[in-house]
Amino acid sequence: TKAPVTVTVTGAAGQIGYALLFRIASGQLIDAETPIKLRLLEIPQGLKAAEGTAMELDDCAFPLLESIDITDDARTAFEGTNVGLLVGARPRGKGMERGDLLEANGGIFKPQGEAINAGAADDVRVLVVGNPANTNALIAQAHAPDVPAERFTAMTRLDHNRALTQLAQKLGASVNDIRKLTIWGNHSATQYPDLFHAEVGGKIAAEQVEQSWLADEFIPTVAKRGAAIIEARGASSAASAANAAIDHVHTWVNGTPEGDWTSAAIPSDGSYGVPEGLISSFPVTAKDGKFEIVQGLEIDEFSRERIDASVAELVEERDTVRKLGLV
Ligand code: NAX
Repeated sequence: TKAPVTVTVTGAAGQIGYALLFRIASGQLIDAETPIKLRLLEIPQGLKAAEGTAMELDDCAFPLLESIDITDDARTAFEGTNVGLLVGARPRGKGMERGDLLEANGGIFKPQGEAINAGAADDVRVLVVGNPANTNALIAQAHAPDVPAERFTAMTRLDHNRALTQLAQKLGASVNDIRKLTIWGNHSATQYPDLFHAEVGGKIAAEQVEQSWLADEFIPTVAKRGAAIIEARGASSAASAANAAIDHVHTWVNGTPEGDWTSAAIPSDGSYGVPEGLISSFPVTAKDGKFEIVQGLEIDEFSRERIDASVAELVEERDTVRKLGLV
């Protein structure tokens, strides 16, 4: 049998946490042979609910689940962690400015970055789900100088998966027929889902749909899907967000298939004009446990404008947290 992997989930008592933990414990995060040690981090008010979830995890008798620890102390939560899923975050309150939101989240992601730096395993991989995810990842990374920068990532896989299904439904195709779709930029309404490199049945997706559908329906539908889910469900995306987090880590560890790529927000190396160091979504492959940005794609004017707008928003967020002394 394989060595156990320690997985820390923050915001474990939240709705994404509830959808996520059972899938991790059942062996879907890494593979079906790797035992899992779960660490649940919550704030004090969330501890009791986290204990309830842990009771249910016990009641599943998952063969791979070795242990569950619950704590409200970040240092304890990240001691020896191999995979950190940073889900708990401060939501935007009524009348809250973006600066206030970033500052409040700094109060969460700074100490968590420090705790990861102090105690996580050498191979630690971090996925930030809690919004504003890209910039929260940047804050955590800034406080973990001993951890390689590339280990801090943020989630755009839900946007990617949303885009796959919108495109498949439009063309009456299966998601299995789609390759090389990309979400660029920020996990926000400015994100850019790119069909100019995506292929459906081996042919460029953008050439199989009307330009008006692409610009006026597809892009806004994907970008505003989170709001549409809230409108319909009366609560924000939870199971689909948990599913995307599983996909992100599973791909990171196990790799992308030959001839395809996926989307993840990872630190920029300056590719495609994205300032170095920004945690921005790119087309990525994964191999030997590492994400790499797909190089050499031609970016036309339509895409350039949209990528630049989303990246500009990330630059603005970074500048705000810089002024706050958070990065
Ligand atoms: P919930 O409000 O249901 O749960 C959040 C949990 O985090 C709560 O139990 C809370 O007690 C806990 N928490 C707060 N501060 C904490 C801290 N410092 N340490 C540990 N735990 C803490 O939210 P949920 O619906 O689960 O969503 C969680 C986050 O995911 C939100 O920030 C949300 O905006 C974000 N999302 C990100 C998505 C993405 O694609 N990147 C999509 C889904 C989701 O909207």
